[in-house]
Amino acid sequence: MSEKTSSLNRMLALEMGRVTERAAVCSALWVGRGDEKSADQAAVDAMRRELNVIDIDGTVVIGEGERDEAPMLYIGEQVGTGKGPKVDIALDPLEGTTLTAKAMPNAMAVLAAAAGGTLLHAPDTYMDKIAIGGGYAEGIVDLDASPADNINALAKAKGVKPSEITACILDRPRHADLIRAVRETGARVTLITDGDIAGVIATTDPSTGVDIYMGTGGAPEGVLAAAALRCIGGQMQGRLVTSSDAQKARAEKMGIADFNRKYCMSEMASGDVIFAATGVTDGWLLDGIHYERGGVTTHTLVMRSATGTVRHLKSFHASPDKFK
Ligand code: VTB
Repeated sequence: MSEKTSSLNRMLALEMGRVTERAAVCSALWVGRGDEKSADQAAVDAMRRELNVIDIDGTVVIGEGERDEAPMLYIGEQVGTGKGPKVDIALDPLEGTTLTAKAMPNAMAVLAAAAGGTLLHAPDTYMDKIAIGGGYAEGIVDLDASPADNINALAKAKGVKPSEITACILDRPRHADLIRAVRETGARVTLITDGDIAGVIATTDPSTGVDIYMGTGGAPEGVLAAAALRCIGGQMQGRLVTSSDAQKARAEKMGIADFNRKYCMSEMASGDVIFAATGVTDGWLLDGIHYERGGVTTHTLVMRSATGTVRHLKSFHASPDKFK
């Protein structure tokens, strides 16, 4: 899509990068301190503060929870100055609160901004996900195919043996059968404790060694990951997992009629989208926050679907105290 037909101003991408930078710097003060809540709160406060000075008419569509359970950045909250384009905001101010509290890799502040009405309003349930990086024919892997079929198809498309494929999966008891089935093909499994947005994006970067993401994680994280892949390229499918009546009611409230629908990437993020993430701890894709020379350094990924631009912004921030 050319710049002229993009509904989101290109400078908005840099603004969004500033928002995730601030959230990451503030939550990084809590790295390794065993306090998930404070780390998350610091990220939420910073993200909200920074979003509210941007000239957008923004609505949080994926946020910290519903209005009655989240005091800030709740679903439906208006953000921005109100002047400017209508924008849907999906955010995870601190993806990996436990990773942060334990000083483990891959924690990051994440945000997607999309043309109004173009992001799937995913409820806070689980989602079955499958994702691969770019450069493959459409549809070579599928959520409804068996793990073995997916690994074998991907190996064939990549021109390697299944034993040379690596799948990233969340380390959860619910994935025992999936992990076994993948290993039976000869493929490797990289287990992650949290942070499946990074797990999905990792498939797009050969340096991570991850070829495919599989398994069940948070639905909001699924939409954010789909937004990222829309910008950087790749394929992803997701299906909500709504097991209880309460979850179904939640999904219905968010406008979802067919609970079994399989969404492809461009149905989860259908319009122009901007994705920004800043590392809190060092990870596959991003360096974390580092303290040096009287300031802090940040590493931010900013991408736009309209042009497919992928920017890595390494920044130095003097006087980190002003971020508090
Ligand atoms: C994932 C992961 C998150 O939740 O979506 C996961 O990306 C799924 O939920 O970082 P469970 O922890 O219940 O398995 C997180 O680990 C935490 O929000």
